[in-house]
Amino acid sequence: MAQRGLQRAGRRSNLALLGLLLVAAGTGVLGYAVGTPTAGRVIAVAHGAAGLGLLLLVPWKTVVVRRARRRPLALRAPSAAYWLTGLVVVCLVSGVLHAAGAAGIWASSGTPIAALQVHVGAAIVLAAALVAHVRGRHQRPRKVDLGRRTLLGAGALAGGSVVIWTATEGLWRLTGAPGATRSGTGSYERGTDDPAAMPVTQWATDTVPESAAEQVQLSGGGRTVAVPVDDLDRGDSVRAALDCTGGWWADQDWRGTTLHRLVTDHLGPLAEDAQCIRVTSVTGFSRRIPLRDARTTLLATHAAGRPLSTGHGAPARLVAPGRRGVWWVKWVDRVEVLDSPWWLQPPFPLQ
Ligand SMILES: Nc1nc2c(c(=O)[nH]1)N[C@H]1C(S)=C(S)[C@@H](COP(=O)(O)O)O[C@H]1N2
Ligand SMILES: [Mo]
Repeated sequence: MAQRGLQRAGRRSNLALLGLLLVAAGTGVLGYAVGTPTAGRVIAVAHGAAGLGLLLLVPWKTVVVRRARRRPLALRAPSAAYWLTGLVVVCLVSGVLHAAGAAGIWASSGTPIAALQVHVGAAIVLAAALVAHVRGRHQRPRKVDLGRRTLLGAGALAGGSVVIWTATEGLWRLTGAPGATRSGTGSYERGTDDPAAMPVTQWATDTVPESAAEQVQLSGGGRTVAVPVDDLDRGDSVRAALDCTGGWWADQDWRGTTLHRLVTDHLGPLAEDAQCIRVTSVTGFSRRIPLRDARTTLLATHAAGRPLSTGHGAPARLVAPGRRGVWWVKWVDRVEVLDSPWWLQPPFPLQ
């Protein structure tokens, strides 16, 4: 009897655990894909709550594990369980540190957002380890999984998670922790209206090129023209926030030329089958922008009235309002109008 109850409790807490981890992982990835603070906010709350909700499972899980210790050795928790627990703890602690503002403190020492990098690194390892772990122990769904008790339990878990998240946010406000000033996407402000104070960041393995492009190769509809970089500033301007997935953001007045103007001025009206514009850097880093955004996306040469520095993308970089920093291709030397869709690319660059 007790054994059966224990099994059921174990199964339920495992499912709850998996559920929270899936929500945390899903919102983690989604949060990096979303660039606007409003949508980012919803995702960030779900992400934080799912992570903190794990704490609610600790007492439960402890009982299950403690009882399981009395079982014969062969039936005990495998060592994988300890690794997984360790990784979850690292994710949770680094996530909370970032949310509280440890990132802001470390940023002033020149290593921005260390806590967030630890968080993402541990999460990627955890995701891989979890897939390997769960694969071996596939659970057949049971009727009780959709029963009233399960739904009530899931609801209570979700509610409790949001309560803990709200409490932590309240704590940052009360204590004046830097975390209270984060934007909707969870980023900290760094260098607004002062591009020189803005961090220089690369996505993965890309590095600042030694020499800047002197012209931009423009192609579409079977034609190719070379546009000298001095012709790229057409006075089109936009105020937009660069929001890096590394955890910082900055508002700037950007100036240059919209992709739409650039393309139509030099290549004439867009072909009917045109679908997206691919923008590529001298280093080979590229993103495809949907054609509908061509009038609001800038190939910028200036920030805050000054020419871009090398680190920030000179001679020209993309400014994609509403998109995360990873779309803002620096050191652009190629712009191509393509007749294939914008989503025909990895969700995040591989470079
Ligand atoms: N060519 C190139 N462009 C790039 C990147 C990169 O690695 N290579 N990183 C992107 C990322 S992740 C961000 S947040 C911004 C950072 O811009 P900044 O260095 O001017 O602050 O550039 C984007 N453009
Ligand atoms: Mo970034």
